[in-house]
Amino acid sequence: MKISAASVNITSPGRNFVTLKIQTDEGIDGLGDATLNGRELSVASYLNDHVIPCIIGRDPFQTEDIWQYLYRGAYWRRGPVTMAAVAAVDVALWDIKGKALNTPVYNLLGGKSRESVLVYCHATGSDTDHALEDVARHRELGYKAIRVQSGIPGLSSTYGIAKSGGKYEPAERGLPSEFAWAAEPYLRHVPGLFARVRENFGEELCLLHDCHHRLTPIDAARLGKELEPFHLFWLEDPTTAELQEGFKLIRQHTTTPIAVGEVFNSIWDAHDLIRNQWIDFIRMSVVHAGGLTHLKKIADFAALYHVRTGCHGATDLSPVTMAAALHFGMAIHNFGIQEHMPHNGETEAVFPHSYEFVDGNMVPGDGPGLGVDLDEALAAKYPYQRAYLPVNRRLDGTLTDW
Ligand code: EZ4
Ligand code: CO
Repeated sequence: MKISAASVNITSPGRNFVTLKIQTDEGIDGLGDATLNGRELSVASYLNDHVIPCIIGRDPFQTEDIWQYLYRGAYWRRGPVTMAAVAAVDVALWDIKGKALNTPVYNLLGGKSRESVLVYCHATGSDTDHALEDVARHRELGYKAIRVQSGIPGLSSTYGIAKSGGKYEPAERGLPSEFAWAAEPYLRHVPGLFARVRENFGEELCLLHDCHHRLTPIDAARLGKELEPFHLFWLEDPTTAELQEGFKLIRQHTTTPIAVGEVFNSIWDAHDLIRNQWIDFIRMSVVHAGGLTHLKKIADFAALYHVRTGCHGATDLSPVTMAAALHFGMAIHNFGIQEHMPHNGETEAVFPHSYEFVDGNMVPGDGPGLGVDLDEALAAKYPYQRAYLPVNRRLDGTLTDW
C-alpha cells in the first residue's frame, strides 16, 4: 500500500478545525487532527507546503519511520506547529492501519486494558452558587468526575467562565479579547468554593480544578495546601512549566495531586517533571504532542514514575483527536482520566463518529480504525473564521499568562 494523496480541510462549525486526510492507492483513507487553537492556518501551511509533498508514495504502515522522518528529518524540531502537523500525519496513518487490518486502533496499541475510560466534564458558574448548580446538573448527566471553576469576586473575567453567560468556549471570533487577573482574590476564593462543593455533594465525586498557569510556584503551593481537606483528583497547570523545576517547590508543600502538560509538545517538555516525580498526571494530547506514536512513548516513560495520563480534551481538540485519545485510553496501562468538553451539534454533524458517553465513561467503538469520518460537503458550509484565545492583564496593565 502507498500514500497516493493528502489534503487539508479547514472548517468552522462554531469553531475552527484543521483536518488532514491521507488517501492510499488501495482506496483506504485516514484522518488526523491538526487543529492549533488561534494558529490554525500555520499548521495547514506546514502540512500543505512542507509535509504532504514528502509523504506521497510512502508505505502508510511505517508509522515509526515516517514519524522520525518528519521529526528528525526536518532538522528544526518541536514546537506546537510542527508537532501538530506531525501528529496529524501519524494519527491518519494509525487510522489507515486499523482500517487495513480491520481492527480498532486500540488493538494496535496493546489491546483493551479496560472496558471504557473515565472522563471529566466542566462545571462553571459566575459565582459559587451557580457553579454548584452546574455541578448538580452534570452529576445528573452521569459524570463521576467534574472540574469546577467559578467567577472570582472582584475580577471582571475569569478563565473557564463564559463572559456573556451560556457555554464557555476557549476562543473568540475576531482579535484577542482582554481578561483581567489578580492572584490574591482568586487564592482567597477557591478553597471556599471547594468546601461548598464537598459539603453539597459528598466525598465520592472526583473533583478537579484548572489554575491555567496563572500562579507563581509559591502561590500554587499555598493553594494546593489549602485545598488538601477537599481531596481533589488534581490541581491543573498550577504554574507555567517552561521552568520544570518550579514544580519541585509546589511538590515540597502539598499532597494535592498535580496535573500539567496541555501545551507541551514533546517528552522534553515533561522529562524533568516526570523523572523527578513532581507531577501525578501528564495532560499532553495526541494532537499537540506528535500523535499516538510519540504519546505512547511518553505514557510508557511516565508509567515508570507513577505518573498517569489525563489528556487534554477541550472543544478545540477535534472529534478526530477525541477518538484517538479514547483508543489510547483504552489501551495504555497508566491511563488516569480523559477530559470531555462536548462539541456542539454542528461539529458532531461534520465529524460523524462511533465514540459515545456511557454512564460517566466513554468508549471509542469497536469498528476498524479510529471510527471518525469527515463530511466534507457539510464542512464546506462553514468557512474558516479568524478566532483567538484571550490575553490576560494584571490590574496594573501588565500582560500576564492567560
Ligand atoms: O484553555 O483548550 O483544560 N482545558 C483548558 C482549555 C484551554 C484551551 C486552549 O485552547 O485549559 O480550556
Ligand atoms: Co487546562
